[in-house]
Amino acid sequence: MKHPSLEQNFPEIYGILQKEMTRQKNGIELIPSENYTSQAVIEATGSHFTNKYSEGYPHKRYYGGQQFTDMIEEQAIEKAKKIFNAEHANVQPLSGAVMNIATYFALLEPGDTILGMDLSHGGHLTHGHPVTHMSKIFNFVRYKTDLSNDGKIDFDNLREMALKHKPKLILAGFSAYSRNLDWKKFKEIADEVGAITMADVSHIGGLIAGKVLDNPLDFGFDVMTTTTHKSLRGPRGGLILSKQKYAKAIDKAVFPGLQGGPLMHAVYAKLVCFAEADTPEFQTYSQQVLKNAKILCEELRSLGYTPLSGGTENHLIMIDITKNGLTGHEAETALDNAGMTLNKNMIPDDPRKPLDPSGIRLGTPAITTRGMKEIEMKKIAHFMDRAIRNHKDLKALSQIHSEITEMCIDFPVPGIE
Ligand code: DSN
Repeated sequence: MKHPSLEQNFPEIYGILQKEMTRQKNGIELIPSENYTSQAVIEATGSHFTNKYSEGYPHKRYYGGQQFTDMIEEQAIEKAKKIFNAEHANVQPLSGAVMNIATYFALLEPGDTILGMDLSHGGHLTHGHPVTHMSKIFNFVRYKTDLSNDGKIDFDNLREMALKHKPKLILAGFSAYSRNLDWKKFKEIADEVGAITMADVSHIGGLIAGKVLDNPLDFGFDVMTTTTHKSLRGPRGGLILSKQKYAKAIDKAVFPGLQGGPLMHAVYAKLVCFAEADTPEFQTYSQQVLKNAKILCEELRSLGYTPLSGGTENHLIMIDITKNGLTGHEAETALDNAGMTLNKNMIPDDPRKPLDPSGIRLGTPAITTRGMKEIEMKKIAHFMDRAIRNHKDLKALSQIHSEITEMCIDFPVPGIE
């Protein structure tokens, strides 16, 4: 019996995917947490490993038929340990939120205190924002950045808070911060108060694997979490790396503590992604991500935009766009209409609301994957500037979109002709 393809069986559903692929091909993707995976990662994600239940861990499963799932999970663990110089890896977390929640439960008791970065200063929802369930279970206290010192983390304040609150865990990590973190200082403060150190490097995991940014595990951090789909360019999912002494607690917290069956097609795709990250080509890619971010940031500055934190040391740029007369929402919409996708974002102590904040956030992992370099970064800054200056003129925005589509022809998205 011949099985019909998606296109043959459900042409209308198939058509939506075609439209999304055209959107990805004809636009400029500037959301710093997005990327284009390789064709190999797409194939692995869409593979028959999706048919398999594999609760448990290699050689300790609750279902039969695990010869090959054991093989891919063991290989993914070994590759992850190698590229991140880690003693232990858990490759099963379904997502970034799940990986962080599992880590809290592995290391802490309900009511314990976690010192993490304030959301509007660049932290993440899963780092204890009051709207999350975790904020009701653990006691989160928040450090901020120092607006008078280029928005860098205020380590004097962080240390004072650590001495005052005696956190059981100090969490370093961000989703909207463009500076390098001083892992050594975090570790020193944590050691002074006897706290466990956790780094959430979801945004920069690929840049660490690509050896262009420092690895917190090399500074003695206890645990490091990362999503696999951002700068690491793999399938959507999470990864927990740790010292061996936390291995058992972390594995138990992921399964059976929090998750049921792992997504083995995602584990398979993570293996492919880790193998790709373990190549000189990935290091060259990571270097270019950083170079591109610097050039894009400086060109935007020269056009009259104000990068927060005084610039960028990673893949990410934050801009207070109200200084140019628009809100974050207005800028996001105008740029979308002109074929450039980024996101509105809160800025430190933002007086505006999350759905229409003062900032925009952009980054270079996806455009670098397409092969764009210095010349294209300058062009993109000028496209952005034109779109922002003409944000009410739909005809002008549409003209910019046409020019962008033209430019994109020379920079194919992997797997899309
Ligand atoms: N949504 C991710 C980001 O864009 O930073 C983090 O969860």
